[in-house]
Amino acid sequence: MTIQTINTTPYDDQKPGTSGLRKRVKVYSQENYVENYLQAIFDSLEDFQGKTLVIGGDGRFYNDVAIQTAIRMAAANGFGKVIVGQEGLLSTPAASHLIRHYKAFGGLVLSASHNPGGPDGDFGIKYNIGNGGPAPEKITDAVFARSKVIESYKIANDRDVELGRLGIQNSGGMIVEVIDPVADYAALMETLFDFPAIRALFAGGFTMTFDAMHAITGPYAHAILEGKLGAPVGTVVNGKPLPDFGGGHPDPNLVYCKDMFDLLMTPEGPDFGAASDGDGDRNLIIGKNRFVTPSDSLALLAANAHLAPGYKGGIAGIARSMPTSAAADRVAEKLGIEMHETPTGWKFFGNLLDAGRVTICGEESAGTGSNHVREKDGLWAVLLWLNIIASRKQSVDQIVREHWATYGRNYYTRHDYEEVDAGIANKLVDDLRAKLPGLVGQNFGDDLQVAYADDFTYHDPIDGSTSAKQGIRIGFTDGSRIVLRLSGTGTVGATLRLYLENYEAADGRHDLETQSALASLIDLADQLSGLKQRTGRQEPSVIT
Ligand code: VG1
Ligand code: CO
Repeated sequence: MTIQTINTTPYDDQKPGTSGLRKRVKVYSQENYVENYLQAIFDSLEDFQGKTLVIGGDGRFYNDVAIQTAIRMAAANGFGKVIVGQEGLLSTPAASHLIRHYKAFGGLVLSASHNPGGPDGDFGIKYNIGNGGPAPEKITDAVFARSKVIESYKIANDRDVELGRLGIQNSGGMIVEVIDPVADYAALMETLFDFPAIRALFAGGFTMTFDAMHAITGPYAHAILEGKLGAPVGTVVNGKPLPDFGGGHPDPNLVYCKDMFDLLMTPEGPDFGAASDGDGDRNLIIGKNRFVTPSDSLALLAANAHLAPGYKGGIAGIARSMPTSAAADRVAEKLGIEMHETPTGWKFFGNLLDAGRVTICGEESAGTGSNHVREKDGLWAVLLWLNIIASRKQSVDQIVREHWATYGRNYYTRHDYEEVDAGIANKLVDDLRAKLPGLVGQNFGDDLQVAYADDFTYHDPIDGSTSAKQGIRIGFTDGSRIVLRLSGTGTVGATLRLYLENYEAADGRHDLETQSALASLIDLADQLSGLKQRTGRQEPSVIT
């Protein structure tokens, strides 16, 4: 066994996005592409000699190749130990937990999350720091800078680690421990939630379907829902992780989970439906006859978290990404706790969580989580919902309606325009940004007056860092909002995300159809941005 230093030439496109570096498998399989990026990460870190690195992924196509490379390179770069999930599998929240639990230096998550997989799909690599959370911009910026000048990488010349075999092995002089990917995570969940109460709920005939979308959550959901909580076998569907996700798109929204939605809207359907994404950090929640928007789910979970043992002392504060609806703000106000608005992406929650300023965080993109890890956590959200249902002994629909009757309802939708020409998308955003100063105070229609219009800049209250150009927000005096930003996770062209929100007071109308409730804002957004005309699209690619 020898440590080799191999010469390489840089790629110019290894800029991490909202959550890691995501590219087509075809891009990742270019010569030294993975090696360059991993070396750029290692070169941007300090003082990890002899320390532990956690590695795992969502099982998508190319994981098996990249993971062996990552282990050999960790050995060559001086890590003392790698902890890896059996078969290379780890969900993003489980990886985050393992980093914290075993006090590792950091971790690598091999996933492109909700992006499609397979040989023609996407692959991704994300680096997480010692608190278990995604690397902050300070590190991702350094990685990108390094990737542009990299000249060589280090790799151990050793045989493949047997990822199927639990226990200790050796690679390039470094210890490799292959562990059960589920056990530690499941034990953590058991400390947070009232498992006996949820078990009693299932024993009493409560029915549920959980769609793991042939992605990473299958093994976790089988073990926890059907194993520990006694839900009948068959509760978890599509539970086997497959390299191409069975040909599906592992994004748990109403487009890719339409069948489940339809089932939940029938009398024969189960009481509760849920799903998670490629790497297990997102959640979709549907009750019988009631879809819960992720923004509402965040507010509801925050308002009811004290019903779960892990949060019985109450929560310190809530943080949400800027495009997420303000439903959670109303809960924070009532509870008299801190509320923070951050840019899109979980990396911005890390400091607030570490400082104990917030307990629960969420994003409109089906991400919710808490201080138990430093990532969003799909199954955690599902278990908290089950705990709340078991405790309140009410249906999802009743719980949601009571919430609106107390706090009012934030109607909310997101329109995605995918694979738009990048030049057109960038110009559209630039032109709208230029218009913003002139919009303040203007009236549109009968009741819309612009209260503020800006491109969101975040000032991190903990480390003082600033992140500018995080998305255009146009806010109105009645609480309505239009938000527009470019996606940082897509791999083809540009994806424009348009977010729309308005507010109905507690005694207002809570039964409108969402798209019609927001129709005038949707029209106004189009009028201000020229979206349809400039993109040539009459309809969004996806409405959530
Ligand atoms: C999207 C979501 C964002 C989320 C990110 C990663 O980013 O909008 O809220 O944090 O995906 O989620 P963007 O830049 O495409 O809007 V995951 O589950 O794909 O890691
Ligand atoms: Co994800």
